[in-house]
Amino acid sequence: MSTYHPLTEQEAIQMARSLENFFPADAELGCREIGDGNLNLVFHITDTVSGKSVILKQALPYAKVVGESWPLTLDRARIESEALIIEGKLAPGLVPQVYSYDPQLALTVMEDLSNHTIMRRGLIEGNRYPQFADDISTYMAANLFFTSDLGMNQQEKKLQSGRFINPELCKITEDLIFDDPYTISSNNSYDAAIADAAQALTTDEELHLEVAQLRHKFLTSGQALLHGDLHTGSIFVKEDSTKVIDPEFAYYGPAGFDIGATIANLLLNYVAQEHWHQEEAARADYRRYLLDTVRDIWTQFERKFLQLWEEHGVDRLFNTAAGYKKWYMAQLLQDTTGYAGCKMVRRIVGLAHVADIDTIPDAQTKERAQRIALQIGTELIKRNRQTQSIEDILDIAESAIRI
Ligand code: SR1
Ligand code: MG
Repeated sequence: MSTYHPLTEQEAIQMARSLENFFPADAELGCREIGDGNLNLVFHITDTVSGKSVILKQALPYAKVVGESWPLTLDRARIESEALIIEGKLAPGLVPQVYSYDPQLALTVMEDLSNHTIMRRGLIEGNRYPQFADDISTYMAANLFFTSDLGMNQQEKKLQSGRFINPELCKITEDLIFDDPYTISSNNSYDAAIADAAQALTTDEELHLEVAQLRHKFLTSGQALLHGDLHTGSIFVKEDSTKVIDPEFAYYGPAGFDIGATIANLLLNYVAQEHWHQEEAARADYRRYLLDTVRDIWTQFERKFLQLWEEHGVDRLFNTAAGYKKWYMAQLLQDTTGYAGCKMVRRIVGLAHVADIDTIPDAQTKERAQRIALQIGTELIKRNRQTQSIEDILDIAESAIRI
């Protein structure tokens, strides 16, 4: 079974059965392919006798969301499994445990998290996750600090960057996030009702100047090892637990890209509340919860990151130069703002959308949500270099729903 081919459910069961010391000899294994993302096969294997379970995730040699016409490197499975192992060491308990990785089959065997919910689904259902801001800020602070030149041996960091050169997956981001939405592209996809707003993105010179700068930073800044696709579909949650999955887009890039991605996806749910909470007071209350979560993520991230810097900073000048930490955090917040904006815009007019908005059944409500998302996204992009505080991001979001 070692030559690459997409596994059948029967083969996945066979592989699971051969895992050392995992399932008991009398295990009765069942398998379901549950991959609902854009790229991979995900087999959920359960022993009906012991109740034990495991996930086998296999990369396909093409982008599933488009089909075989879009070939895609299998090396992303190695990148994902190596990133998960690093993240698990830096932020224990906040990613699934990796049991094994098979390079031939581009297959990772990992902890089953099906007692958690995909956060996007949980938010659509109106649930709240009191532990989330604390966990995700810990995950981002630890990973973005300890893989950067602030917190990691700087020679080892260069070698590590080499293991995370991820050109094909970066190219997807460069096209889908930092190019297509701002031009006429066959990758773009949007409802006819917002064609005017999509068209406006292609001619807005002020916007293009900011996107060009954010794109340049994405292409050239190797600040830290990023997750690279940290949206709410890449996060499993329970009331008291958070697990970040799917770092196949991992590479050394600008740290604000990950923070911005998380915030953008909370804001996409925020705009989608046009539908998901119909009653005004309940809608306002849930929106308040989402904005409080955005604020908590940034403020807790900032505090934890600075504390790690204080305790573990490896660079003499970065540690001691008066005003440097303040300058660094200000830049990071500005990048976060700009990338959050880019992430919102791409989910409305680009190739891959989000269920929070796409599954809104009423056309007018959906259109209003999409227009608000574009309003917030473009404002965040245009004002990214003026952002002084997380309150600036929240103000942009609040103003947009009043229109
Ligand atoms: C062709 S892949 C489309 C999107 O799915 C992933 O989750 C990334 O966000 C990517 O941009
Ligand atoms: Mg993914």
